[in-house]
Amino acid sequence: MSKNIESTLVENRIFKPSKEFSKKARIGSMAQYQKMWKESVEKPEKFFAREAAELCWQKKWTKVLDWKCPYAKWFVGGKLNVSENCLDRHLDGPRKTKAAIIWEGEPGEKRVLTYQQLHREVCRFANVLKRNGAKKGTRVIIYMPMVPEAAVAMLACARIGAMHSVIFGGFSAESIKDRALDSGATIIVTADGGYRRGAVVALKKNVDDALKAKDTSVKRVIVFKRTGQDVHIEEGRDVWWHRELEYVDANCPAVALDSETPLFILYTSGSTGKPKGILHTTGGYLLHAYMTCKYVFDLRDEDVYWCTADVGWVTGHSYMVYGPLAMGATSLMYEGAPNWPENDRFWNIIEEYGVSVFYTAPTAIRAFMKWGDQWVKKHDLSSLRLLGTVGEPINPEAWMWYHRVIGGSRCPIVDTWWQTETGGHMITPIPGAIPTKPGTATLPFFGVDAAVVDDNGKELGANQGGKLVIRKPWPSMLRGIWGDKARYKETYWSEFKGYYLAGDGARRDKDGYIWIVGRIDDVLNVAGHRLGTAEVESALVSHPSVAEAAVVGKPDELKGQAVVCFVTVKTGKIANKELAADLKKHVRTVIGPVATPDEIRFTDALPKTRSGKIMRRLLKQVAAGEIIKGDTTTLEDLSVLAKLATAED
Ligand code: 7RM
Repeated sequence: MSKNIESTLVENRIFKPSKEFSKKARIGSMAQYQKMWKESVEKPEKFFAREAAELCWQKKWTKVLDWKCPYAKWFVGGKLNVSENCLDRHLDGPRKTKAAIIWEGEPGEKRVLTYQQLHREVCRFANVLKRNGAKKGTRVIIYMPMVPEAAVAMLACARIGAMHSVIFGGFSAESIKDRALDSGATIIVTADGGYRRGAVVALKKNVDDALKAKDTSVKRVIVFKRTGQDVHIEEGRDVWWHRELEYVDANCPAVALDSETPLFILYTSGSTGKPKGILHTTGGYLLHAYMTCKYVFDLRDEDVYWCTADVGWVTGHSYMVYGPLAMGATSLMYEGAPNWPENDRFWNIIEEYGVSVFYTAPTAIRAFMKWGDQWVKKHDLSSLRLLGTVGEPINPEAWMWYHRVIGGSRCPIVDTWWQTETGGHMITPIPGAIPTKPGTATLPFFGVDAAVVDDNGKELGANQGGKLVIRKPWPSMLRGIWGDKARYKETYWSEFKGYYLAGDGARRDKDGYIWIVGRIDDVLNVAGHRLGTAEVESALVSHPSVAEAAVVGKPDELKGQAVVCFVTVKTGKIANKELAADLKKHVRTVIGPVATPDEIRFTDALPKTRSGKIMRRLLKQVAAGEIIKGDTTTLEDLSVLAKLATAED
């Protein structure tokens, strides 16, 4: 770990918030941040009760927090509805006609939905869900392109107390099937297709393939017409979104739900082959999404806010849909790729809509850097006032470029560290208060008691690398893993008693700033997407030619990490270029394009310890070219390395 730490120490400038920014910001000084943070961790009940009072409750809570580690209940006895907070409460003032969602389709269509229109669409679709059997607690899978209807479907579930589980459009039929089986979903909401880089993604076809074996509990598929392509409609199972709307009205009261009612399940990768269904509930999740939009993005009524994440990731949930809408903000949504039709699509959108707050990922920033400043210079980006990043550690070079070229050296950058499990920002600058340093997410958000500890759980001193933990419950923490109580306890709460283990390595500098080093478990971060090495391994060994596989990450200039697979083939099978290509295709089919291997390297044997554990550290070095070089198709003799390494220990 120490090596990584040194390599992050390249840029040591400090960027203080400008006086102008601080003056207008909700939190305008370090002293104010510190005072609020102190209260938030010392008297969380008082602090969060005050914040929660800004949401709309159908019944007030009786107790702010009930904590029996590792089980938390927030706002016990309180009743509210997320969709009411995101929609209805904005309708009795000027926000009624304000843009809630500004949408740009990849081919160039444009749509604006005001709060009133979005409310109406959500009510109608909630009635469609009810008509098709959805009730409180029903699991609804949403497998959609980036169209406003994805948000409509999510909010419609929330309105009636159904739980959604959004699946990213880049996942395969098999991934849909696994998630349908695990969640027990009875309804899937999808579209005929979506657009990506000028091509059409066959979403409905993937759903059909997922449901072929008929072993899931899915009874109904609701299909939104996006591309107009031909799709199969299964009689008795599939219905069209637009046809269903003909049967319903726009009257649908938001159900009063207990604060701990499940809101959604979102699958994310862990260190085993099986993704975890992260469970989030109503009151605490909404409060945290709302509060972070208020304090971290400092969202204003006049902002045009754009988060470039897909709805299929937690960032899309908290920062494209729930947080901004709970704030009554205008949220921009774009369907396609950043380089379609040309490399300046994003800058074109920012200029056209006057985007003022922009939130994207380091992997995208590195791609923009590579494409060159000339694409940015063609556009007037002076509407921007605040920039954000999320998904992986941002290298200081990319931070500086983002600051200078996109932000015109004027916009603060919030580098927000958080996870699917945390629901919202955990370590992040407060832009009017906390001076930033390129490459660090800086200080904990309100209520977050973060620490860097050694293997015994002891807090480490300045600049010592260790494990990142959170020592207190926070409102939007995951409430569990769907259907797997033991795994929840085991994964997050068993290494150190009473502490949440994030799975990231970190250090704190002398100013207390937290520098995230990266995952300490077998989870990769490929272009900001979380991917379990075990998932890719199990996809590989499901191929008839593969005997054994070990997957590791390799540093990649653009994607952060690239996926490198070491593979041994079964006796009689031939390891050649064709097989390598076939294995890449196979992984795409099993998991989805997000998991496509960058390299397949065949070997006689995998290096193992005497007890049979694959020596991943060694393989990582091999993959990074630190030990031997080899191309992707020659057979490598890694067993020699294993012998060497075991002899050394
Ligand atoms: C929001 C999201 C979570 C993992 C997390 C980290 C990494 C995310 C940052 C970051 C350094 C950041 N959810 N990560 N943000 N690392 N700085 N600002 O990404 O569940 O998909 O991934 O991503 O390793 O544990 S996630």
